[in-house]
Amino acid sequence: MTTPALLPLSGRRLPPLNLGASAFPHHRATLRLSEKFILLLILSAFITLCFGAFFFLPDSSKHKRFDLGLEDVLIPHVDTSKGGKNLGGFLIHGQGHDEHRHREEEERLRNKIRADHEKALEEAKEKLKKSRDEIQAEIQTEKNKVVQELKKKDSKPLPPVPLPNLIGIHSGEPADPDIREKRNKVKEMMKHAWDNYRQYGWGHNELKPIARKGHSTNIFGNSQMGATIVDALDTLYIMGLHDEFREGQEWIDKNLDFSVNSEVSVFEVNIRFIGGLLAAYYLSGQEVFKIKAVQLAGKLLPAFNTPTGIPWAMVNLKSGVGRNWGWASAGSSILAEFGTLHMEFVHLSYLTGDPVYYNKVMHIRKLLQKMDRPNGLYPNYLNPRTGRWGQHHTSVGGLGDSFYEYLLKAWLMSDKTDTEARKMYDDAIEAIEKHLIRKSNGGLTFIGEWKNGHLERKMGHLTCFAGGMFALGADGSRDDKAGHYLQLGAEIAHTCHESYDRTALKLGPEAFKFDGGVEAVAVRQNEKYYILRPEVIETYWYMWRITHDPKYRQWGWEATQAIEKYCRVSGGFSGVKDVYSSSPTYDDVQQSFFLAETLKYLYLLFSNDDLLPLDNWVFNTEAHPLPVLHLANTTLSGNPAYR
Ligand code: DMJ
Repeated sequence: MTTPALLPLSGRRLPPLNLGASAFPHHRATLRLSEKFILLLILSAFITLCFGAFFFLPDSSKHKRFDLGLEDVLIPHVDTSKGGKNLGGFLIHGQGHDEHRHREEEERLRNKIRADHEKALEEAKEKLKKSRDEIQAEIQTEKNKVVQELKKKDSKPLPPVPLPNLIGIHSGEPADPDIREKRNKVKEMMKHAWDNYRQYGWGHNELKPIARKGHSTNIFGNSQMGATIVDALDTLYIMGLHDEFREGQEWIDKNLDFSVNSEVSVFEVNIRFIGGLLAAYYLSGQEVFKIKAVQLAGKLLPAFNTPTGIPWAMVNLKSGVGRNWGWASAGSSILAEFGTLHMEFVHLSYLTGDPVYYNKVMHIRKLLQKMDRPNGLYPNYLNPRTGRWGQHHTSVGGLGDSFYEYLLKAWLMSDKTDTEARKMYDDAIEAIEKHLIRKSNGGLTFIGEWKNGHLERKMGHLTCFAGGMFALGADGSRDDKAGHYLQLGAEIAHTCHESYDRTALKLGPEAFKFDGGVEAVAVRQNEKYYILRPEVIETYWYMWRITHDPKYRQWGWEATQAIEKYCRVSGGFSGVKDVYSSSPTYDDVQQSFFLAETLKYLYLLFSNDDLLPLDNWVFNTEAHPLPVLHLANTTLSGNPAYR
């Protein structure tokens, strides 16, 4: 008998196992047995391998399911009797069953899709039988339902918070009949502006008082957001024009909607709408204003989604997409825009208990603190992608102004506890005084503009607010320089008054120069207009409150008369194109800030100090009063959510 050959898995024939029987004659039978045993072992290993492959190779049926887009259709029951194993809720089948079940499942789905299509087709046929009007009515009903649902969601009541001390919202009646008469005159002007807007521009952002129709600019986007209504509310309230206030409230309640596909200025919407709504809320206690302010603020938040957290200048209220003004240096955001959010955002956090608003503005502050400032000055442009300054232009007028104002007011509004803001203000003002403030040959103090290392000896109407700011910040200034800053405020007020006094209409131009023999006078034709701006009157009012020097009331009255004489038309009030021409042409715009600021500051100028006292109220840059948060040692709020 020949020794059986071993057939290995590879199929190659191996030589017979020849251990030399003669060497172990008594083991011959034993060796045959071991060969069989090895053969058995190899066979059983082979069978185990086949089983392993069967269970562990990927289940192709799964891929098939995925390709069909049915990966989320799980077989609903577990039938282990048919070879299925229940592993943590998922069913694993024997392959044959699996394919069968999936075929069934696909068939079931196909039938369902067919049935759905047929149903949709039937419905479409039914629809087509209806008239166009019926279809439109149905669509409208559906839309209304969605809007109502959204409204319900948005109008959730906010958690109650202790209201700050609201002092002096109904007083201010002067005893002096002459002053009372002046105050009444200002109130009558407000009524004229409001009534005409009510009649010809209601719901539009602003009024064209000559064309007698609505007006808007790109800062408000393309929607009718009733900017004049929101901006005017608190002025109406403090003047005691309660019917008008109620009309405004009703419009806001029913019509002010922020779910619009409209690209707005974050800054303007903040100072006019959020500031206006918050002030109206604090004065009247009407919840609707608070709710609207919070809804709107939510729509502005996507503007902060930039690589640095410095917000875009504009945001689309619906899509949340933001971008910057095309004219701004190297795609930059503007200092006066992203730096004028603090007051409103702190109040939003206070009222909602949600720190998100506070965190956004504090992030901006921290970022600015870390940056180098050329000559200690803040440039007007900052790129929100790179976090780098754009052109090295610095201004206390347009593009820079209210950034400085809000540093001071953050400190005041925190009951003077936000010392970080006060320090930033003091540092900034010192650098401004050193590099931007000069005296003209004729002895007029002016604030110029810093452009790449050079001082442009030109001052804007907007810059005139700084007189009031210096006076307001005098108390609490570094090195006890209160007297110095009060004096500086008085000098700026004087210069700005001169810019009014040197015109034919006794109204100030947009910008005026101190160069080549010219003093406080506009040179370029496109700087000669007056658009009902408030800044000069704002400074008169602060100077009056702080010094009680009667000349400020006198100057304020001159301006009131000039506005009445040259800007009043039968359809409201209009800006004028050339203050040096005694026969003015109108720009035909009644700006919303005329009602929010110019007329409010005039009214306050002829009121007693107990109306909105400065110890209790801080005015935002659009003259909307917000209460001081008297909360020791916190820059934020007394809202329990923060404690
Ligand atoms: C107002 O909207 C605000 O005062 C803003 O800060 C700057 N300019 C206008 C009015 O001139």
